[in-house]
Amino acid sequence: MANVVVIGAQWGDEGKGKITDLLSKSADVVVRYQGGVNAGHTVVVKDQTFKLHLIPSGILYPDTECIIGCGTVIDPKVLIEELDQLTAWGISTKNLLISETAHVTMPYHRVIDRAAEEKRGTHKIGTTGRGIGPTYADKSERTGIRIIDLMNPESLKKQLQWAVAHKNGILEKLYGLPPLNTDDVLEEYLAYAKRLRPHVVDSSLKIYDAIRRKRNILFEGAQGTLLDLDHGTYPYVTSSNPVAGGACVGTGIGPTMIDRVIGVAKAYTTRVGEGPFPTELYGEQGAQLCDRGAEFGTTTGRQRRCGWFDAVIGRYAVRINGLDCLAITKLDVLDEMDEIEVCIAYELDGQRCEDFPSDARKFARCKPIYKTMPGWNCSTDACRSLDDLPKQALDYLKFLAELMEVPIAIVSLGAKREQTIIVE
Ligand code: 2SA
Ligand code: MG
Repeated sequence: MANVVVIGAQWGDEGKGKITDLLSKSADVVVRYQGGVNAGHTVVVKDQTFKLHLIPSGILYPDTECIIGCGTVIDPKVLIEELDQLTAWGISTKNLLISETAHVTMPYHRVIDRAAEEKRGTHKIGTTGRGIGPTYADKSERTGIRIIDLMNPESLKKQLQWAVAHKNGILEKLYGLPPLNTDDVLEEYLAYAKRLRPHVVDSSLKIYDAIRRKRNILFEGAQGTLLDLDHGTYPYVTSSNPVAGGACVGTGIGPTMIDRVIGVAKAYTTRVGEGPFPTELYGEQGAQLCDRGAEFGTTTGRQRRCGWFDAVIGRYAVRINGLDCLAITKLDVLDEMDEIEVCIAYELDGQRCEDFPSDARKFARCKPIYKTMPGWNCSTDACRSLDDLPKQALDYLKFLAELMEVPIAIVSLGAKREQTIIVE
């Protein structure tokens, strides 16, 4: 196992939750390194469904240490709700650790996220409205509030006096919204601080210590490669770095300490929010994928846009993340398709284009060039090894691996832990 990074190779919702849950079994430590409560992981254990936003799904294993790293943004309200929920389910949260230098989502971040989206009108990004962009913006602007600041009431009060006054100016003048009250915010966040204090640590030191003790560490990416602030379909991206490189910056360890990078991709493609998506299907086939795949957001319940597998994006994810192998999820969703298309390249302004164009305007003009594969038209529900798969499904997987030039290590055929094929 060693130290493994698991990332989303598409636009998020690839089923990373299930894959990290599987790998968590052999992990001693599971770490989140970016994103905030915009993420949503669904894990199904023995017919019980767990929905988590911030806490790594490794928490479901009693001896696994879970760390929320410095590259994340933490909405303490949601985090505490998750802690309460886990406790209600009878799951211990004593192994949860939070980085003291992670930034904190404040009430004004949530309000500004939604107000800014509304103001953007037709240029909207389709954010989750969870205050993610504004929290990271304050971090970059060096006016953010960190977990460590919450732990210090005197300095928090001073920071808030400035921050709330500053944000109230924006709320009132730019958006015509009512101001927030500093004392109310202070009181609310001091209560959160009290609750979170036992979990707060120097996460870089913790992880380094675990590495020196030869513990197995799993770094769990949220969202996906194409939503990366630097490498995704900017501006239709999130405000963090979901790519594998983010695992180093977002936790405070060096790249030499990572042994393996696994990319998770659906057997087709989905995207939530705005932005270009060349293989998007608008008709009945898209509806079929959405329906069979239950493609609705874990966080916002939004319906996801659905389309065929895009190998140009897949190859891009291999490059940007340095993928060693792939986990292909939701293959069963294609069970009833007569034919399956795979995008092997694009046509861009009359030319064949093999590589993902970094200019989103060019990307928006890309038309998929498809190779049609025969469907298998039977249930893969009971398949537990590659030998159990229908020949067409096996051919489909082989073709994807060939196109992306990396092996497929895991195939997932449903939400349950046992609906998985580990390729030897
Ligand atoms: P934000 O809120 O600033 O991060 O939004 C910016 C863009 O990033 C997209 N985004 C996501 N896309 C897919 N899944 C995400 N998480 C939730 C889930 C989504 C949900 O796991 O299901 O419940 O709706 C996620 N988080 C952010 C977002 O759609 C914008 O395009
Ligand atoms: Mg998700």
